[in-house]
Amino acid sequence: MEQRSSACPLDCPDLCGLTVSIDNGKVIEVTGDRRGPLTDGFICGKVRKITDHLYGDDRVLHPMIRTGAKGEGKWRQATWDEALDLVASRISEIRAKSGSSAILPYHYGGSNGWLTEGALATRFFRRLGSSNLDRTFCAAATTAATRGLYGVMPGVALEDYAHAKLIVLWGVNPSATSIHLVPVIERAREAGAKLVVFDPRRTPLARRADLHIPVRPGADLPVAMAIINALFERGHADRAFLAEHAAEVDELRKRAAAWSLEAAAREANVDVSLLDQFVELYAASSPAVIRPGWGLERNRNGGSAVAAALALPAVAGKFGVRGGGFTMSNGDVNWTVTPESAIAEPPTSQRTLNMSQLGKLLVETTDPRIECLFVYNCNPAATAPDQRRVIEQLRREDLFVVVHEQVWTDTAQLADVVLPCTAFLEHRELRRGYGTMRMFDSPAVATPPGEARSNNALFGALLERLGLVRPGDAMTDDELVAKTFAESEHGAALKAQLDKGTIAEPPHGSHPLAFVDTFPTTPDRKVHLVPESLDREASGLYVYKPDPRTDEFPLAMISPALSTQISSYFGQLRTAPAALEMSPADAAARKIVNGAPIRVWNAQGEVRCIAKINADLREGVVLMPKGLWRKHSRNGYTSNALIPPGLADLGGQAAYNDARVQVALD
Ligand SMILES: Nc1nc2c(c(=O)[nH]1)N[C@H]1C(S)=C(S)[C@@H](COP(=O)(O)OP(=O)(O)OC[C@H]3O[C@@H](n4cnc5c(=O)[nH]c(N)nc54)[C@H](O)[C@@H]3O)O[C@H]1N2
Ligand SMILES: Nc1nc2c(c(=O)[nH]1)N[C@H]1C(S)=C(S)[C@@H](COP(=O)(O)OP(=O)(O)OC[C@H]3O[C@@H](n4cnc5c(=O)[nH]c(N)nc54)[C@H](O)[C@@H]3O)O[C@H]1N2
Ligand code: SF4
Ligand SMILES: [Mo]
Repeated sequence: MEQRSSACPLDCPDLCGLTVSIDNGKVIEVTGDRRGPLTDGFICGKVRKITDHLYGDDRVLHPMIRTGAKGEGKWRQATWDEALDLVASRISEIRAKSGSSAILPYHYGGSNGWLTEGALATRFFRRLGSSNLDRTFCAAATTAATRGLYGVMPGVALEDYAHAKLIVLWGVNPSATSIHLVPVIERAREAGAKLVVFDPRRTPLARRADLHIPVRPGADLPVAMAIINALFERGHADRAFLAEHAAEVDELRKRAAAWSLEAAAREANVDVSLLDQFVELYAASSPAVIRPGWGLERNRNGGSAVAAALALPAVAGKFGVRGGGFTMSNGDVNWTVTPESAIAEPPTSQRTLNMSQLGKLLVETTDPRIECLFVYNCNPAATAPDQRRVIEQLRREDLFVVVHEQVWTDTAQLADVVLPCTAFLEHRELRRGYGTMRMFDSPAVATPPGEARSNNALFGALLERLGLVRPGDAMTDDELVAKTFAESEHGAALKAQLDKGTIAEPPHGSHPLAFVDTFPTTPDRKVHLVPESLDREASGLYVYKPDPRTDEFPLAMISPALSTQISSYFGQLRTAPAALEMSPADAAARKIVNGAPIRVWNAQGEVRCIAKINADLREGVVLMPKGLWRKHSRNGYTSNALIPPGLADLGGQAAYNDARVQVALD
C-alpha cells in the first residue's frame, strides 16, 4: 500500500487536496489533506466513496458498438482500433458528404480541468472544422454579468469570509455545494457576523440565518433593484466610491427607481419588512460580503438579477476591506496561464450552437443538419432541458452518436459507439479552483480499469487517424502541461509552485483586496453598472420579464443540487426514487400525502414520481433535484422533461428554473 497526493477536480468550488491510498494500482481510500486552506483535512461523502464509482458495475470497461436499435441495450465489445476506425470513417464520410459543421462536439466541464476539457479535444474539433458549441448549462449568465460589470476581477476569497460582519448568501446552498464554506461562516458568526439568505426554500443555513428572505423563484431582479433604489433614497449610497470607481451610476439609479420595496416585495411574495431590514443591515455592516450562487441566474431574468446583486457592493461601498465585496466565480481570475499555445490551433469561424437547446438544434438546424454528435464530459440525456425532445432526437437512426464515458449514463445508453474513459485519479488533471483561488496539479495515481483511456489519449488517436497532427504538436499530458506553462506569462513561476507542492496561487496572491490590490479589468478600471454590451444583449438590462406561471401551470419548479452527486455524476449509485418535494399546503390542496405516486407535467413533458412533503418549501414552489437519472422515475424522465428550451437574458444560459408545472395524484 502506498499513499499518493492528488486533488479533486470535480465541479465544486472547494478544490480539495487529497491523500489517496493505493494498493496494486487500485484506489483503496481517499481522504482530505491540508494543503488547501479550505479543505482542512475533511472531504465530502461523494469522493470518500469514489471507489464505488471507479469499480462499480456501471463502469464502462471496453469500447462498445451498438448492435440493436438505438437505446435497446444491445452491444458488442470491440477493440479500440476497431472502434476508432469506425468513428474516424463515419466522421470522414459525413465531412465529405455534408461538410465538417455537420459534426457537433457536445461537452460540458462536469468534472474536469484544463487537460480533459480544453486540450486535444479542442484541437481536434477546431482542425476538423466542426460546429462550435456554446457551453451554457451553467454560469453562462453569471459569467456574462460579472464580466460586464467587473471584468475578471477576483472576488472575496472564501476563507476571508471569516472577517465579514455580514454574509449574504443569495441563491446558493453551501451546505450541499461548497461544504468547506460552512465552517468559515460559522466562525464568522461566532465572531459576531450576521447571516442573510435569499432563497425560496429554507436551506440548512437559512434555518440558522438572522434573516431569511424566501423570494419567489425568478423574482430576485425586482428585489435587488428595490434594494439599490432604497440605498440611494435613504442616503446609504457611497457617493465617493461611486464617483471614483463606477460608471453609469445615474443610469442604474434611474432603472432601480422603477422598484419600490413594496412593489418588489409583492412580486417576490415576501413581507416588505424583510427587505426593509435588509437595506438597513447591509448599509450598516462592514465588512459585508454577497455570495450569489447559481440559483438566481437560471430564469428569464437571471442575468439581470445577478448583475443587480453584483452592483450592490459598489453602490453601498463595501469593497476595500478584507471580507467585503462579492464572490461570484473565482475560476476566472487572472491566472495569466492559457492552454491556447498547447492547443496550437486558433478558434474557427464555424457556426456556434447553444448546448442548452440540443433538442431544438437536432430538429431545426439545417445547412447542414447535425449528423454526428460527439459527447464527452457530459450527460445531456439527463442534464439538458427539453429532455423529451433530446431523447427522441438522440434515438434518431440517422444521427451518429459517440459517447466517451466512465459509466453507462443515460446518454451512453443512446449511443452508437461508447468509448471507456478514465476518471480523475486515473489521469492527470490541471484544475483551477472557482471558489478558492488556487490551482492544483492532480496526478494520475491509479491504474485505469479495463481499457479506459483519457480524453487526450482518445482525441490524440483521432487526430492521428484523420491526419490532423502537425509537427511540433504537444500530444501527451506532460507535453501539454509543459507547453502551457512555458508559453504563458508568469508560467514558469506557477510551474515551479506546482512542481513543489502541486498547488499554486495566481500572480496577485490567493486573497487580493478588490479596489486595493486588484481592479475591474474593464478598459477604464471602473465597475460598469449598466454595461452597454449587456444592455444590448438583454434587450434592456434590469428590465423585468413577468413570471411565466399560468392558471394551468401555477407551481414554480426548482432543481437544486443534491449533496450526494455532482449534477448527474455518481447518479448511477443512487437507489432512492425520484421525488417531487412540495410544501404541505400545495400537497394538501391536491390531496397528496408523503410518498404518494404523483405525476408532474406541463406543455414540455411529464414526470411520474413520488411526492415528498417538505415544510421548508414555500407554497407555490416545488423541487425536483438536478442530476437524477432516467431510472429514478417511473416513466424514464427527470426534471429536465419539464424545462422549456427558452434561455435566460444573458449568456445563452439554460433557464432551468423557468419551469412552471401542475401536479396530481397518479
Ligand atoms: N454536492 C454538490 N455540489 C455541487 C454540485 C452538485 O450537484 N452537488 N454542483 C456543482 C455545480 S455544477 C454548481 S453550478 C454549483 C451550484 O451551487 P449552488 O448555486 O449552491 O446550487 P443550487 O443548488 O443549484 O442552487 C442554490 C440555491 O438556489 C435556490 N434557488 C433556486 N431558484 C432560485 C431563485 O430564483 N432565486 C434565489 N434567490 N434562489 C433560488 C435553491 O433553492 C438552492 O438552495 O454547485 C457545485 N457543487
Ligand atoms: N434540471 C436541471 N438540470 C441541470 C441543472 C439544473 O439546475 N437543473 N444544472 C446544470 C448544471 S449546474 C450543470 S454544471 C450541468 C452539468 O451537466 P453535465 O455537463 O452533463 O455534467 P454531469 O452531470 O456532471 O456529467 C458529466 C459526465 O462527464 C463524465 N466525465 C467526467 N470526467 C470525464 C472525462 O475526463 N472525460 C469524459 N469523456 N467524461 C468525463 C462523467 O462520468 C459524467 O457522466 O447540469 C445542468 N443540469
Ligand atoms: S467534490 Fe468538492 S468537497 Fe468533495 S472532495 Fe471534491 S472538491 Fe472536495
Ligand atoms: Mo454547474
